[in-house]
Amino acid sequence: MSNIRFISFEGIDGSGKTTHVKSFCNYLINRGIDVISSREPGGTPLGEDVRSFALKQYADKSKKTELFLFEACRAELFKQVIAPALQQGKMVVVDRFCDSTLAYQGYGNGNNLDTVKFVDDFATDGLKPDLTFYLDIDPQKALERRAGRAVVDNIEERGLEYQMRVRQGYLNILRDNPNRVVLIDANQSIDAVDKSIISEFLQRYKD
Ligand code: T5A
Repeated sequence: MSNIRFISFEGIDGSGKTTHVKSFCNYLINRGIDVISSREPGGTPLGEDVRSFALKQYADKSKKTELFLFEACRAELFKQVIAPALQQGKMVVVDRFCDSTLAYQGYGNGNNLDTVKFVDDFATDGLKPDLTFYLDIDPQKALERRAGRAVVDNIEERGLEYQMRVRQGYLNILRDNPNRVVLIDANQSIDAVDKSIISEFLQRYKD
């Protein structure tokens, strides 16, 4: 069994996760690796429903409520999708996981970091990815890449300063988890980012 079976992609809004999860999974499939991919918030019927609440604007939504909405999605994805797939020996690639909650609801919203970690461990029985690609991008550039999108969710509405706080949160997570989290320079072209991801993967992956 390979040493890396659970991989997450992380980054601020518009950093390119969706784009690069897709191409990385295609790469794995072409290599003959049995892989499933999913996304957060969402990835299950219940999770997709909760996603709409989590991303919707409510005038009085508390920071604690927001934390629990994202963790509810994760608990469901963990139980229904991730744990069974890993048990079947598949590789699992997710667009966002635990670091998103620490970066956004912890560093971004100011919830106590240890409490966020505790709730997250409870939702996932302490499961962490074997490898996390953190797509690091200048928040202004990410904003420009998303410009013109019809749908802007409640978190995107928080603006540049919020995304800068979340980015700093990710950099702290990277510092605290040097063996798991790998920084990818997402300011580069799509092709260059894809190549960096595959190169970092190959440096760590053993069949
Ligand atoms: N959230 C989520 C929390 O607050 N806490 C949590 O615990 C979780 C799980 C939705 C929101 O939920 C929050 C964070 C988010 O605000 P999401 O659906 O992942 O989460 O939302 P976004 O991150 O906003 O997803 P996006 O689809 O907007 O951004 P992506 O996936 O990072 O970027 P992508 O791939 O869609 O790319 C954006 C554009 O840039 C282009 C693409 O073609 C696309 O047009 N692009 C590039 N262009 C040039 N060079 C590159 N290297 C490029 N890569 C992509």
